[in-house]
Amino acid sequence: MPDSLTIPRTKVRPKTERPKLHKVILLNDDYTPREFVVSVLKAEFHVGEDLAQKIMITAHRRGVCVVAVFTKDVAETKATRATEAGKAKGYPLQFTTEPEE
Ligand code: TYC
Repeated sequence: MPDSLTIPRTKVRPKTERPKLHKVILLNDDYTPREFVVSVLKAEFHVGEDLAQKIMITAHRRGVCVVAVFTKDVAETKATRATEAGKAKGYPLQFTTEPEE
């Protein structure tokens, strides 16, 4: 009997690498008003009022807070846009990114 009838063919399944996700991190500062931080979080990251408040207060108390994770490009674009929103109002508000472990 030919092998093709007795041996199941091993499926070839090429590994598809998952793109590494990057964290957007909110940094505390002494000057940006709390309400402004909350408004930027809502506008740029589409979080609701309650979560925006929690993220802001965590950064305020601990110095930093992870806002969300995205692919590298999206994380960098959002961090830049959110930082620019503060700069446009004269605030030193900063968002950075870092790759997830
Ligand atoms: N620390 C700021 C203040 O007391 C508020 C603030 C919170 C600023 C979080 C930045 O990421 C931040 N007005």
